Amino acid sequence: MTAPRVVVAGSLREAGLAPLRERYDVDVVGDGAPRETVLERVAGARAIVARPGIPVDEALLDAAGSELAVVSNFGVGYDNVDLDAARRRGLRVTNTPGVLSAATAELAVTLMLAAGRRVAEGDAIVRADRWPGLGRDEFLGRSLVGATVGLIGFGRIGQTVAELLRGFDARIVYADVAEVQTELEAQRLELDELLAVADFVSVHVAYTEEARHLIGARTLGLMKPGAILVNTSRGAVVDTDALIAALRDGPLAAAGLDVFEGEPDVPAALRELPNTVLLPHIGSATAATRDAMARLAADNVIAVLEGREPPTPVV
Ligand code: 8YV
Repeated sequence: MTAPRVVVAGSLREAGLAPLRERYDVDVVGDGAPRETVLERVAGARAIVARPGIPVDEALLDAAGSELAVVSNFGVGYDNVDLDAARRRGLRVTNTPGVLSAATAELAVTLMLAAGRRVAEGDAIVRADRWPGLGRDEFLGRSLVGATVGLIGFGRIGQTVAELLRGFDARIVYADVAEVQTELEAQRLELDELLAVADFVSVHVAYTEEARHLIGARTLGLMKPGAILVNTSRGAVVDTDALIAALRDGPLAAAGLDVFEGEPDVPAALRELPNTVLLPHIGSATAATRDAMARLAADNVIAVLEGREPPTPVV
């Protein structure tokens, strides 16, 4: 009997590849492969390991064919996967929640600090040898210590941000569809109320059609003058044009962004603004976190192919 075919549509770290290779015929397509190559290579797969940047749509599921049992997404977000198409075919879809909460929350706090204290701007001036020297009240920033931090989305990652901020004596307010039972001191507010009181606003919602441009001209207009926006979830939660206007003309003082609409392309208008800290989608990018994600992605494949319930199912 030939081993089941498992196709890794991008790449996967050894922590995930090793357990898959022990059991299956594993084909790693590699990062950045053209869509046609991915479509060709998924043919006959029992399992596909995908990443948030790889659209898992009708065409890809059709190309895989009737042997396919599971799409294991390497990431907590799964907005790249057409869940209805998967349901229609009776497929399982899994993700990698939990293991990346600390790393992603830590990056959100990093962006709050970096945007608040103008770290990228200061670094650029020193590097360019354009530092005029001490004695001026330049580079005055905003402190996270004692600030009001508004978390939009108070799931695993949002709650971890609140935990990390304990030492900062910050007041935590959050907006979510329901009250969250937690030991953390955090007050639930309506989104509009949150935006009106928060010095820092950090986005931690899963991306859905309803979340598209949740932060746009109207909601940005409700924010406090001098507020700072941080986004480590998905770029399209924020309307980029409206954000650029709010960074140029107020009310925002700065923004820290790890994700972008249409990434990896980032509009020049955003790149040219000095009051932004821009990162290449590295929320989960620590070796230990990526190993844990890879292992969990593999465990999900193995469970489904062995006829067991996967550890972290979406569908
Ligand atoms: C990516 C992410 O999975 O978890 C998510 O939803 O977007 C990230 O962790 C990671 O960048 C690998 O592509």
